[in-house]
Parts: sequence; C-alpha cells; structure tokens
Amino acid sequence: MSIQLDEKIPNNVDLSSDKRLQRALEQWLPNYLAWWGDVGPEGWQAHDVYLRTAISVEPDGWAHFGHVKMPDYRWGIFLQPREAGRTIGFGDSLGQPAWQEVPGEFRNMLRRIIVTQGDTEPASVEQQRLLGASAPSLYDLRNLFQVNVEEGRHLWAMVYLLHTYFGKDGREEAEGLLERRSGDRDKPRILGAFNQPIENWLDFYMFTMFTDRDGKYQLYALAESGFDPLARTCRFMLTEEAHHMFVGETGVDRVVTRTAELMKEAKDGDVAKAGGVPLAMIQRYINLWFSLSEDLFGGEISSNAADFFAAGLKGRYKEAQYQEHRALDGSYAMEVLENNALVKKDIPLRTAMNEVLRDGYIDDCQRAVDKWNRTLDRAGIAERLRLPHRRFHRQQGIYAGHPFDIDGQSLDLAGWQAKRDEWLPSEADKAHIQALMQPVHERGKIAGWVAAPSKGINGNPFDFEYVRRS
Ligand code: BYC
Ligand code: FE
Ligand code: FE
Repeated sequence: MSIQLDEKIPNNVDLSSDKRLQRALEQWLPNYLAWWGDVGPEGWQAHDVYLRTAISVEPDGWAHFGHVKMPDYRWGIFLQPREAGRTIGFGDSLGQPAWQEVPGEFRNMLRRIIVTQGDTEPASVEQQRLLGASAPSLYDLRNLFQVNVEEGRHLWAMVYLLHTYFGKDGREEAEGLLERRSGDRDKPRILGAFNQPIENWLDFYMFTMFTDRDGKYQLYALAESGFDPLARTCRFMLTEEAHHMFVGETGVDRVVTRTAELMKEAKDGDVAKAGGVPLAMIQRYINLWFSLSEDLFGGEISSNAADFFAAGLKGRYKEAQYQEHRALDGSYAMEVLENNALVKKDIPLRTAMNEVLRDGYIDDCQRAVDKWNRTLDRAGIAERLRLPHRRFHRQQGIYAGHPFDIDGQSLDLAGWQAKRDEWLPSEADKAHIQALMQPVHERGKIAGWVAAPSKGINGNPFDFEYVRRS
C-alpha cells in the first residue's frame, strides 16, 4: 500500500509513513480530480502528451519526460531538502532558528499567505481551459498542458502545507481552493488578474510572461520565509516556474518575429490583412497584462506587507543581496497622489515592501521587452515596444481608480476615455485576434500569426509528436 502510494504520488515528504497526511489527501484527491475534470483543460484528456514530471528534487534528475495522459499525471509533493541550522533571514526574528512548525502568533497571517498563493494556481488552469481548441501548433499545445499540470502541482504544494500544518481549518481551506472559480460572480478567485479571461493565445503568452512572473517574485519572497516548510516548497516550485515564463517570453518574441516578417512581406505592410498581429495591437496586450500583473503586488503602501516582513514570513527578492535585514530605519521615496497631484514622500521601508518587490519585477519585464526590441532591430524594423508607466491602468494601491496615460501623466476621465482604445485591447482587436485563432494540430505545422520556436522541448525537434492520439 505505502509503496503504491509513493508510486502514485511521487514525494520527498515520507508520505508512505505519514498516516495523517494520507487521510487528508485521500479525502481531497477525488475532489481535486473532479475539479480537474470539470474546469481543467477541455478536451485532450485521453491524448498522450509529452510532459515532464517531477519525480525527485535532484538538480538534474527531477524532470522526467514522457508521453502521459493528463489525468494520469503524477502530481507530487516536493520540498527543497532541509538546510541544517537555517535561521530566519529578516524581520524582527532575524537570526533565530527557522520555524519547523507554525508559530502560533502568526498562524492566521501565514495561512492567509498560503491560501492566497494556492488560490492563484487552480485559477490559472481555469482561465486557460479552452485554449487547446485553438493552439497554433502541437508544440504550443504541449506547453499549455505542461503549464496546466504544473500549476495543478503548485496547488498540491500549498494543500500539502495546509493539510500538514493547519489541522481542521487547513483542510477546509484546501477544499475552498477547489470551490472558488475564476471569474465567478459569487465565488471568484482571490486576486484580480486571476479573474480576468484568457481568451486567446496572445493573452496566454502575455499571462505566462507577465503574470507567471509575478509568481516568480512572490515565490522568491516566500522562499525567504522563516517558516521553513513554506520556504522549501517555494524553492522547488521556482524550478518549474522558469518554464512557464519561458513559454510567455519566447511566445511573445515569436509573435513579434512573425509580425516583423509580415511588415516586410505584406503588400503595403498591412500586417492585419496578411493574417498577423500588428505591433500596436501587441503593445496594447502588453499594456493590459503588465498593468494587471503589477496589481498583484498589492498596494505601494501596505501595512500587510510590513507585518509579513516584521513577522519573518515574507522577505524580499533574494534577501541576501541586501546589507541590512531588519529594514526598520530605511525609507522609500514614492510619488503619492494627494488632492489629485503627485507629491514625493518618504515611506517607511517596511511599509513599502510591495513596491520594493515590484521594482525588481518591472526591471525583469523591461529586460524581456529589450529582447523583443532586439528582434525588431535585427529584422530592420524601426518601431519599438515598451512597458507602460507603473501608474497606468492600476486597480490596486495608491494609483487605483485615477486615470494616468502610458507615460504616467495624470488625465481626466474624458481624456482617458478618448485614448482608451489606443492603449488597451479594443473590441476590434479582440475580434481580429479571435479570427486568427484557427487551430493547427498537425505535426510540424504552425499557424500563420506566430513564428515557430528556434528549438523544441528536451532536445526534440519542433516537428516532434508532442501530443498524439493514444
Ligand atoms: N487583487 O496591503 P495590500 C502565481 C487586497 S502569482 C485583489 O495593498 P498586500 C501564479 C489585499 O488582499 C503569485 N485584491 O496588499 C501566477 C488586501 O485585502 P484585505 C501569487 C488585492 O496584502 C500565474 C487589500 O487588497 N502569490 O503564483 O500587502 C499562474 C489591501 O492589500 C490585490 C501571492 O500573491 C489584487 N491584485 O499584498 C499561476 C503571494 N492586491 O486585507 C500562479 C501571497 C491586494 O483588505 N500574497 N489586494 O481583505 C501576498 O503576499 C499578498 O496577499 C499580496 C497583496 C501581495 C497579493
Ligand atoms: Fe504556479
Ligand atoms: Fe506558473
């Protein structure tokens, strides 16, 4: 029985001898599979998909590749191995031994962080569930499903923590994670971007580029956590996350590449007429998903963030890069909106932790945009892509609800409305992209609006049979 269990659920948490966890999972697993069947990827469940499965945490042994049916995917539980003598790296408890059990005084805060993190994972699967029907290639189809099964595993990772460390209310929260639904009016997912529709593959590339990248920064911040099981769980999740961001960053780059080709080939340079995505439209999708994803960092000025940091639960990106880990005396200069005017203010550093994390995120996004611009440059195209200003189109924090243009200049409502369709995807854009979403499910072929990748997955060529009928 226990050997069977380890075979079914690969893990490094000694599941076969943990009766309590087994019982909790026994209850939860059928509900998880029902959820996957209900709102996981539509179609393709009986196909063989070339997927990687995490079967150990060894640096070069964890990614096992092979054709499997998604419902047979072995969702596992992996934590980075424990580091002997690890201490808390920041906040009020700096230098004390890392917690192996939940510290009572921080229990609610910690549970809330874990639930918020856990909620995003199934949400993204729900958002992406219809994309298989319009995949531009088998390579892309496979990448979509890879991302989906791994987000499923990330849900498992948070459920493991809830089941193991939070008793009855942890089990209830774990059920709740399967009950909320992306975009549902009555029981929506917790964070804004995870209730936004992902309607087409440009949305998908933008989401994996910008929204999964929020995941990277949040996971790095939680990988510093003084609660050691959370830190170790997030560290391992980050190894999988890299591929999701790769799918997004190279996905956008492949669209840009194809657009540049069409700009030169198409008669009178009309990319839209030639069946491509015009650069201005790509820019509007960048503007949308970048701003939605910035909101995921929370308010610029946040007492929650200060509390998380003080408690030693959520640190900064690579905390070791900083000299000083209490962040009690520092401040952060911020432009704050006061009576409709921007005023420079010094904000106590702990309260500005969301903004500190967002800074690193924005730099990382800019690096990717620079790369896309090099693609344009190599193709001899003079136009450039850009990130909108961080104040543009915000719905959380101090700039929320106030219109700013893409350079961060304040506008009145009429000014915003006049420009809205220049900056964000319009109904016409959506209709154009939708018309391009003709599926290409034939081996080695690719849709006309996106370039093929420069290489395939795990050393295989692009025309490998990434998804096949069994
Ligand atoms: N939408 O103090 P504030 C990933 C709420 S992505 C809706 O400004 P705080 C993934 C907030 O909850 C990574 N509500 O913010 C990616 C609070 O509510 P209450 C996910 C929001 O708390 C792709 C109020 O506004 N991980 O893994 O400092 C695919 C004031 O909050 C939003 C995490 O997020 C929003 N965008 O920061 C798959 C890590 N922002 O108290 C997966 C855990 C804020 O008034 N979460 N609010 O009811 C956190 O660390 C924090 O909760 C947040 C928010 C950074 C999200
Ligand atoms: Fe994830
Ligand atoms: Fe991800």
